[in-house]
Amino acid sequence: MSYQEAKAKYALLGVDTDAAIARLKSVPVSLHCWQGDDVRGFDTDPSKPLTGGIQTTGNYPGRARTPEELMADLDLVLKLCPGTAKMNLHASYAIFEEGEWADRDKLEPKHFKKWVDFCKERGLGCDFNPTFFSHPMCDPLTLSSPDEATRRFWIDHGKACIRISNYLAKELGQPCIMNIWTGDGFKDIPADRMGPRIRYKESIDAILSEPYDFSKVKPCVESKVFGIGVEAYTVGSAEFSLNYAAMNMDKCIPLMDNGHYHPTEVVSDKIPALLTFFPEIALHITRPIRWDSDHVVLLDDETREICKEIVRCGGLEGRVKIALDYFDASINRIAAWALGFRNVQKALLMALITPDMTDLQDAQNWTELLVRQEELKTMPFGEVWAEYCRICGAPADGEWFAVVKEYEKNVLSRRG
Ligand code: RNT
Ligand code: ZN
Repeated sequence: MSYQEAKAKYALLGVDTDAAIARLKSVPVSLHCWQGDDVRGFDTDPSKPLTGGIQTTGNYPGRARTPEELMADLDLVLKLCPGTAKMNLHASYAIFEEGEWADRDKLEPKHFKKWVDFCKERGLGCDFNPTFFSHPMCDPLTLSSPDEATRRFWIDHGKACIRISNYLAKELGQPCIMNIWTGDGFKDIPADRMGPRIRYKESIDAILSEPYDFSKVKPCVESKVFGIGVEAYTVGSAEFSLNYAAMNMDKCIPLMDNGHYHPTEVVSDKIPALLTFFPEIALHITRPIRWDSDHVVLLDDETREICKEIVRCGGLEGRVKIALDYFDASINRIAAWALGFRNVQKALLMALITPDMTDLQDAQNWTELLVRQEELKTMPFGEVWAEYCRICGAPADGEWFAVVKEYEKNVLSRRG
């Protein structure tokens, strides 16, 4: 079947596939730099383990070890993916001059100048994340620590990150989403559950007292249910983070990561719930298997449902900030990166060519709604996707993996 034939089939359902393709092309999706090097960054000893309740598993060869390697890998991923990407950096990816180093509380915009150049040359915006983990000042708590000096260090880190986010937004002419996530929590039953939360609240207040223009710098608070080693209690729980964002709507937005909820909860359903109240929300799209395992995003039912809700609720008009957050070290990292990005693009495109069936719902025509939803699954989506890739100048399914294999042979396999 040709694209023209597929287009005609969708037109019978009242769907304009050309319009969907044109719409998706300009929607920014944030590409996380941390898939390329297993979340290690450049500012601490790379032999030290990842902390904060997150973990990468696997030791597939070819991890990026330097900014140059990471940028080269990112360039390939960008080539393999249709649509509009935006960079997403962690503070730990600061790039220092020879012999220079600054601790996290002393980071400055200049330490991200090379990233700004990278983004400018490629016409990308950039999002940012303070890095409250994998660092000797994690005691192991950060913003919620009872120790004043620890808290101060991490508050100063957060403030430095606001200034860096401001620099990224200004230089690149696109808003910078700055996500606050900490792994603060306890392995076993706490004696005091409220104290850490009050301190966490006050620390975020202190970070957000750093001046910024909320139309350009968008701080988020990301919640979590538990992490490895912090199974019993998480300071930044769902209720904590959502309430923080709700009480501070004029200066921050809530961020939901779909790996951060109990396994039968779905973020797809939370999107319209939050958008009923918040003008803007942010997402980390990942694939949790039994826990927040951060597997590569698939074109699975929940990813499709998340994208359906983003589209249905007007999220593409800027209300939903879409970012990826997964890290698999057991397979080729470039393929992992590209596959997840392409799958989110596919799910968004599928959502954009799903006819609006609200009438059937409002008329309580449940049988027909179910039948039509099921029949959509065998519509010729592949032709529309191929056309989208073609228009974006990106390789089609069946073409891009050969490029990855070639890169693995010539570049990745030569890394020690
Ligand atoms: C951890 C959070 C957090 C991190 C990144 C690296 O569970 O999802 O967003 O994955 O900041
Ligand atoms: Zn996340």
